[in-house]
Amino acid sequence: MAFEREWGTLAGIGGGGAGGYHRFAWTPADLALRAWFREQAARRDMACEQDRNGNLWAWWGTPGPGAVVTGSHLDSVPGGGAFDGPLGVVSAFLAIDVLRERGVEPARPIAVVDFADEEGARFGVACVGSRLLTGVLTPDDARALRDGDGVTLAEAMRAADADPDALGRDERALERIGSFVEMHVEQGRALDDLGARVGVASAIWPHGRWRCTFHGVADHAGTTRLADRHDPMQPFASTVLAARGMAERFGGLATFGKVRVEPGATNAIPSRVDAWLDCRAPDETTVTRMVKEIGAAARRAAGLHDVRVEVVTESSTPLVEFGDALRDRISAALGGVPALPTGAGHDAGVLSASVPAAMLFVRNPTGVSHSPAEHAETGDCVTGVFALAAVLEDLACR
Ligand code: HGY
Ligand code: MN
Ligand code: MN
Repeated sequence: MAFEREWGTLAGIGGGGAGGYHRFAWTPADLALRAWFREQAARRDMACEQDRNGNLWAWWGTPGPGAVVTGSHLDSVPGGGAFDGPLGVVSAFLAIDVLRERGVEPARPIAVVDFADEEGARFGVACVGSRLLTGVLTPDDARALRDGDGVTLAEAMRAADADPDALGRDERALERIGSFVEMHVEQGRALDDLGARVGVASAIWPHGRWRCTFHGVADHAGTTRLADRHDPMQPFASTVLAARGMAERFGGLATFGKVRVEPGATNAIPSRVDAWLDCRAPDETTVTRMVKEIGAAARRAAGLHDVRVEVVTESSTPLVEFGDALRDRISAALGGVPALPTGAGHDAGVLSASVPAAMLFVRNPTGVSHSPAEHAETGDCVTGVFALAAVLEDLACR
């Protein structure tokens, strides 16, 4: 198995090392990853196409209905690990190699997909490619998304020679998908605790992103009396602590991982703080209650400092329960593997509302993800490739 060699061909693109990967949608790193994908497809004589929403597809067999689709994404969070996304794409190509070496002749087409902008690191909304494909995100909303420099998604696509006017639900692409199986590094330690190399996903927690904007008044840090300040950093800080408290109280998760301060001077009281809340829980009611309580805490804290606050939903993803039929079939093809829920979002979750979808997880001994410490042992990755090959063979040949 040439896992390490194939894996190595991606390593130098878009960062790596202690600083992690910075592979954001429609940037030069993303374009290099897309070129890598096309090269992998060409090496295997697989026809490659970019769909209306910027997702890349490589085909073994004639594209058409009933296809068994596998793959994941190649983009990363800022400072991301190597495995989240790329493991599913590399494993997909290698699983096809395994089947071909065995002389397997699929009765249905098999496709490898690289979904565009899964992490939403640049434009704020995750799973843009699969949300557009399935119609969960409207083309107008997508085109208007802006990055931190004010560049719209439409402008970024045009600069990368992609056509934003073509965005939208893609019946033709959806109709071809018979089933979708995404392989992914586990983003926790459950498989390690169970002593299992591979598992299947049972569910994805509902989750979403909310932008909290605190509007204050800029002033001099050295001359403005405390009583005269309208400092938006104060209610923001209280809201961070309140979010942690709500997560503990409701048994969910609440994180402020991104904050932008204007004007951003050490010696000036800020005029504005934008902060992004990521909130997740086992059920949708709990997510809604947590966000409501965190918003109320933000407003209370803002009132104490005569600061104005707005809370805007940027994305919201419902609970995903992967269908039993496909999950049980996959588990049976692998001789029975553990089924795990996850708090992480995935394109497979978005697709599951439209087509049969499932996920395979590969053990991550660090349990860490969205960090350079994310890891999977080569032996487990190889096991994952053979597992994926067995699943593809089962789905495409029987
Ligand atoms: O944010 C998520 O859950 C995913 O990793 N995109
Ligand atoms: Mn991720
Ligand atoms: Mn991922």
